[in-house]
Amino acid sequence: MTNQKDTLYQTVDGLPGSFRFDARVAAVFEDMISRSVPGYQQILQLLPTLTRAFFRPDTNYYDLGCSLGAGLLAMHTGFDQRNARLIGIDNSTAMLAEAEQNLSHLNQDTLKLVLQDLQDTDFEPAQMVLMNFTLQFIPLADRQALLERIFASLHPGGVLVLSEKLKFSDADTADLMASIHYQYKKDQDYSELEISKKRDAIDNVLIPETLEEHTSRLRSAGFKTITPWIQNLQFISLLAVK
Ligand code: GEK
Repeated sequence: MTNQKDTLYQTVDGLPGSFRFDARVAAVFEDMISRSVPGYQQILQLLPTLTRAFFRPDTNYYDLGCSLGAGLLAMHTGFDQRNARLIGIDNSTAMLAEAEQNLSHLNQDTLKLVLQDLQDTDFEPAQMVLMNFTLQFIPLADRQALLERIFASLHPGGVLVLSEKLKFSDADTADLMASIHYQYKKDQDYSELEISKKRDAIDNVLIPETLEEHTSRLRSAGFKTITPWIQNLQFISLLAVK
């Protein structure tokens, strides 16, 4: 994978306006997400194990908002040479172009990369659907219907892996998490200017919700077992089993 250092927000006039998944972001994305989301690499490291735990042959494994294909690669590792299909969906041309390169060594008969808005996706039957920090970019009003369509596509016993940045309703907890996350980004060699410019750009683009909001939406979509499996500061990954 290309892994250029993310320096997009180093200058005062760098990358103005709202955050977009364009070619400049795609070129540095792996570095950007690893240095911004504590636990991102941990999720990827554990995904092969999760895939093996839920594995069912001859069906589909989705990565929604697949970006550079890191989640698809991790699920593929979990297949252990067994037969299953990978489907990656993203509505960013730049991201998907990088994903194609990164996954070019995989068997192309069992891999499909689709340039598409998730709102327009007709889901095929699936055993695992990964949404690794993607739902937070979907308009709030559209999230319930999307999760219901995902639920309908899953086999009984299949799993949705939903990773999100959390909002906290308690102000003290929110401040605590924000201040530790700020320190995390400084420790990752982001300057105060970069941190504040990125925050301004992503505000109103990434809309986080509370754990309670996620849990109740998943429950009303039909999921029976809903549990966090990984949390680092305000970045959580949930398992929702059909
Ligand atoms: C990873 N999962 O590396 N339809 C399709 N794709 C979308 C939509 C949409 N409506 N909205 C956003 N995206 C990845 C990381 S990044 C998370 C996911 C982040 C895509 C968008 O183009 C981007 O590639 C991805 O969702 C979100 O495990 O940047 O924080």
